[in-house]
Amino acid sequence: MTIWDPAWEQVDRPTLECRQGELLREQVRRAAEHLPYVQARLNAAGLRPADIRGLDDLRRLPFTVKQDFMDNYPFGMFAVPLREVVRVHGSSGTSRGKSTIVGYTRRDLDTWAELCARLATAAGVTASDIAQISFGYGLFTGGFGLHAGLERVGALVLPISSGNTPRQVQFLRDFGTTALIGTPTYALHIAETAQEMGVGRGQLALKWGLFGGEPWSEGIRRQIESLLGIVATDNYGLSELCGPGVSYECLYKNGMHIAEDHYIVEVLDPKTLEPVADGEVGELVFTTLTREAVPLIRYRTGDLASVTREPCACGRTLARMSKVVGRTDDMMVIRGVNVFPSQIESILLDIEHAQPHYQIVRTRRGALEHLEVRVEVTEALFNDKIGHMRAVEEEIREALRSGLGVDVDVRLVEPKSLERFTGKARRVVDERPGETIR
Ligand code: DLL
Repeated sequence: MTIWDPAWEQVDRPTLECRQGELLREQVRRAAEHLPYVQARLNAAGLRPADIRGLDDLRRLPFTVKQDFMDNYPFGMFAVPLREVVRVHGSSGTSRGKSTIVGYTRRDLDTWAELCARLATAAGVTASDIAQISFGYGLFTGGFGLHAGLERVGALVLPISSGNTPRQVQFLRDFGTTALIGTPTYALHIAETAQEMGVGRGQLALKWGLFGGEPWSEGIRRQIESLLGIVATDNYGLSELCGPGVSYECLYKNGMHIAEDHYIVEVLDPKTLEPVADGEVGELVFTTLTREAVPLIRYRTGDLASVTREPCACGRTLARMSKVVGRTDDMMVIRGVNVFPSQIESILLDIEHAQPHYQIVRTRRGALEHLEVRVEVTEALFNDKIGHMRAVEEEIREALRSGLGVDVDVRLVEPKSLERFTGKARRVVDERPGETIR
């Protein structure tokens, strides 16, 4: 298995930490010099940039949060003059407000392409591959990020973007695409469309699937791998930190290697903000080390995952993060029990007749919040006797009850009746009075 940048992906920890300490000092100095919000926060904490001498001082630094992007919209997070910024990206705005806008200098774009080249190589892609990029191209970082990385690896890049799903299938077949790149949800939708079009695995040359941008369970991975006949790997990132390329799985599929030579990762208890032990789940907090346009100090991602520094069989020494188990803001509290959408997905995907298409509806009954899980069932079951449907519904309800520790309503729905997505899925629908749809 090839490693794109062995010098850094296989670095020994003392060398890595030495680099991290040096770059941290420099990032803090630059951020304080050019960003009034950072200066103000350091002042409030009684810190001078010179107080940060190395890695051990990281925990003295104040946090950065998403609200800072809103408060400094559009360009107030930029630590370089606008003439040095050559690109902006961002995440789409929420119903509440403005998009998160991030900028890139030429060097930032170069670094980002390197990280995405590492990602692509770890996922199996080489110069001999034909890579179909089914991520949206635009403000979203998925399309442009993977595009630069795959080109750098030398793959033949097909920038089809997302949407027009029958054409995605046609290109997969006609071009002999070997690597499919997109969200896992879109990959499923493409696989389903291929089936409908009568295009079987045998007519496709696909080998690799590089999927990320949203949470997905091992069950979804199994489904996609078997439908398309590929090895599917996960990769993680967020616009605030550059986009994809922050961490990526290798072919051992055993956690995502974090580009620690560009980002320091901390895993903190989201309530106390104290570090948790390796292997324990907490909120991921990243400090950028090399970003010129948007340096971020201790950025709270809201993503919950664990990190391990155990060596990986692939030979990379970089720490690995688990799949994201949820976000601090997508946790639902149902009669006192904490429930993450990802738990529901994992449980559903173990049930034979349940399809990987589901929706979680939050409702209220009196003062209490309720969940209704709508799940598509297989064509065969749907056409079967009502009694059998009831039995499966009961099986799902029971599995959710014992897995989540709380009762939820279950409704089986017709095959292909729930919405399909070409980007990130929206699984949770909020029908509580006074709440907006998420
Ligand atoms: O989704 C960047 C990206 C694009 C990553 C393509 C990988 C592939 P944003 O739109 O800013 O950026 O959304 C970032 O998406 O905080 C996570 O909550 C979630 N997320 C991204 N990748 C994963 C993943 C891009 N592999 C937010 N697993 C993050 C789980 C993910 N969640």
